[in-house]
Formats: sequence, C-alpha cells, structure tokens
Amino acid sequence: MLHMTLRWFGKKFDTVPLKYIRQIPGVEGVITTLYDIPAGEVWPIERIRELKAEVEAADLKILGIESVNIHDAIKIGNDDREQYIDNYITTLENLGKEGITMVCYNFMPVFDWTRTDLAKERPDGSTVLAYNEEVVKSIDPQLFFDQTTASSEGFVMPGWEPERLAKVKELFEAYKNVDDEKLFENLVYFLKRIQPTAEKYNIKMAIHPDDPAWPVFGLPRIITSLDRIKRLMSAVDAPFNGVTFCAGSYGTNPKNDLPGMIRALEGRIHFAHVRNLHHFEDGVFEEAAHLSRDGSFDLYEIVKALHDIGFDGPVRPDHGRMIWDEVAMPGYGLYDRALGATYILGLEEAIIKNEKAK
Ligand SMILES: [Mn+2]
Repeated sequence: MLHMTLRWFGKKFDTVPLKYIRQIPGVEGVITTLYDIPAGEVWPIERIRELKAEVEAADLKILGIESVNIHDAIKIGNDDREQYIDNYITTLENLGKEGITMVCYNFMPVFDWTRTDLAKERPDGSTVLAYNEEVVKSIDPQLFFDQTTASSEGFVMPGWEPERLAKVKELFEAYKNVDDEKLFENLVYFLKRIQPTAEKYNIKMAIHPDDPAWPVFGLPRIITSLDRIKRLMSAVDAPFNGVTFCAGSYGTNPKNDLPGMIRALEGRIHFAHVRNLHHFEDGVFEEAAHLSRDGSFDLYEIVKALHDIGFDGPVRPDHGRMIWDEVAMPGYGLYDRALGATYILGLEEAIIKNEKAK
C-alpha cells in the first residue's frame, strides 16, 4: 500500500508547520532533510536525532530523506571525490543508526530541476511552475540562475542553494569534460562505494530522475527514460539501488509511458512522486492539479500500476499549484498538495475495493 507523506524542509525553511501536515487525512509522515547542510558535509547524528524527535513530537514519522545531495566532485569524478564519498557514507551510517532507511538523491549536474516560470497563471487564477524549452535555449545560464532565484519570493529552493550556485560559470567549466558516459560511470562508482553501507543498514537509495528529462544548457542528463534507468539498475544490480519514480519528471517527455515504466521497475521503486503536468507541445508544459482531467497524465493508471506491482513505500504528492492566496516556496504550498494527497489516496481506496469485489 501507499504510505502517504508530504515533503517538509524543516521549520526554519518551510511555511507549513508539522501540525498542519498531521491534519491531512491519511498522511503518515514526512520526507525531510537537513536543508542547511551543504552537499558534501557529514550530517551529524545529533542533528538527525533532533529532527526525528521534532517530527515524532508532531505524531508523524520520517519515512525518508529528500535529499542527501551529492557533491559536484563525485559527479565530475575529481580526485577529491573519495573524501566526499566517505562523508556520504558517514551520513548514511548516521541515518541508518536512527532507523531512517530511504534516501532520495539525484545526479543532475549544476542545475537541479529547471523551470522557466515559477508562477505562471492558469485560467482559474492559480499559479504553477512552467517550462518552455525556447526560453532555456535563448538564455545564458548565469542569467537564468539569477532570474530563477530572484523570482522565488525569497525562498531558498531545493537544488538552487545560492552558495552552490554562486559560481555557475566555474561549475560549467568543471563539467566540460563530463559527457553522458562519464557521468554514468561516476554514478556507478559512487553506488558501488556506498553499497556495503547501504546494505548493512538496509538503506534504500532512490535516484530521482532528471527534470526535465533531457539535457539543458548543454549539460549531460542521464536519468531520463526507462532504458537508461534500467541500465543503471543492471550496472549495480542490487535491491538497495533503486528509483524515485517521479511522474512529473519522467512525464516531461510525453514519450515516457509512465504506468508501463512503473511495471517495468517492479521491485526497484523505493519512493514515488505522483503529480500531473499539462503538455502544450514538445518542450512546453506547465504543472497541473493532481486530478487526471486537469492535466495530460492518467493518475488512476499511475496509482494502479504502483498498486499492481505491490509498491509498499512512501509516496508524496509532488509540486502543487499555488492556490487560495497562499505564500510559500514555489510548488510547496500546503493547500494543493493536501488536495493531491487525498485524491491519490482516494484513487488507491477505489482500486483496492474494486479488486476485492472481483
Ligand atoms: Mn519529483
């Protein structure tokens, strides 16, 4: 069954208090992080304990971490990656000792998820994150970064931390010899190094797909389709090496058959992000409400596929629209994600009852 969660960035960064998350029907816990710790640094066990105590005091559980970010040296394959991998291993040990056993991460160079508009207005007056490939093609990456952070209403957005991206040009330079194949090799190297620790503590590693699911700004992107994710699953063929199935990210490419991908990844999906997009044309889309009829995906078929493969992990509604005049980090308001959570659980209830009736 689905274990419903909401992403929570911690009380210093999130506009949504745990108390409100607890009041969304069916939500069992949060997917959280130590948002202030830069990629590459060890997460101290005391900080993990504090976070856990805070979440448990709100009668919720930590059902996973999103994310423990990967330092660029690991993605680039620099000599100093060994130290950063050792640090990552220590963080996994600390999480494992505290019983936290699902870690979402991504392997996107320089930019994390990319959108060209953080508040595109829809006909109903709600605003959403949107993407237009023409804009990305026509803009300098530094300018793109500055514009994106300037339009985030003062919120620090995941993957867009200023300290990491203060030097966009230098980062681009550092990645100049990293092509798809090299990036893939570096990812496999990383996974093999952390494998003994992940297995010792029964930690499931869940790679988040690249968003959008194609190269941007000439940077390589490798987790974009079923073929590519299956290649990674075979390269390190052990259950700890798994997937965050993000419908919204894989679904940026309309050629990705989302329910089919879920079925093909049976046993390797450790975490699911369920959401909807509205496609206009190739490379032009906006985020939609979770409801199937509001976007281009069939959410029933997505939830059905997760149910049919026996998925038993954490799931979260992904980005929500900004509605009811809420002011929050783009994509991460309370209201629309709460609607999404209950809708997804409603679909699951109907699927289970229908199956029993047969
Ligand atoms: Mn996602």
